Amino acid sequence: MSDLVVHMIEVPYRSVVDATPFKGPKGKLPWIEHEGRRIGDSGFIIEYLTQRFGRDPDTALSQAERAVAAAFRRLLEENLYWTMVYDRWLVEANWAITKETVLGRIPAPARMIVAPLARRGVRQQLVGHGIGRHARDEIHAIGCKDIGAIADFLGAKSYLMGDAPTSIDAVAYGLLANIAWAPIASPLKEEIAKRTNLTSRLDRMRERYFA
Ligand SMILES: N[C@@H](CCC(=O)N[C@@H](CS)C(=O)NCC(=O)O)C(=O)O
Repeated sequence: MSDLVVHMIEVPYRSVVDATPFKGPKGKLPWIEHEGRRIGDSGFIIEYLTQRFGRDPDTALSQAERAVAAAFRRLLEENLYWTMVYDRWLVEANWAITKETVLGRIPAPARMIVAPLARRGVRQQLVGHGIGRHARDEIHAIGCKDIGAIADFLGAKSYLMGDAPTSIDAVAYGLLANIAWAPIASPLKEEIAKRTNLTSRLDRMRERYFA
């Protein structure tokens, strides 16, 4: 999602893919390096870039609109995100795919050791968050409700906050495209597929920014 904001504000950048998140300043992905500074967390990255380059994709938004966007951002990053993580890491049928893709850059012998440890760590994070304490159907119901809320709020608009893309579109795209297009079977993917206003908006953003 932070790369999409970089596209929106037209700052040149180079993507680097690492096997693990450990080198990042917060031990998580994404993180950036700019002029000798390392910044972790997509929210802080977006804040840094918009201030450093003086180009804010949210400049046209009122205070009230920014508040709505902030609330949707938390829904996406702090709730829906974890339902996606659950599907990828804990649903047995998807775990084989996650092991080969998310952990695929770790050489195979090391991966055999790292994979179960990483999975245990993710399970603990899900329990710590709270979502991992629910039954599978309940987790999916929660995720589908979040997707429904985003789709209902988008309605027939071109972008979440109106006619022009803003940073919340980047956040939503980052997560929804990951659910819709990654080869992970899930009721969340099916829910997005049913919401054609969401799928057409994802396609439109892919064409606009990643053609
Ligand atoms: N809200 C943070 C979330 C960061 C995050 O959870 N990143 C995951 C990958 S999508 C990660 O690095 N997980 C590794 C770990 O928790 O050890 C952001 O948007 O930057």
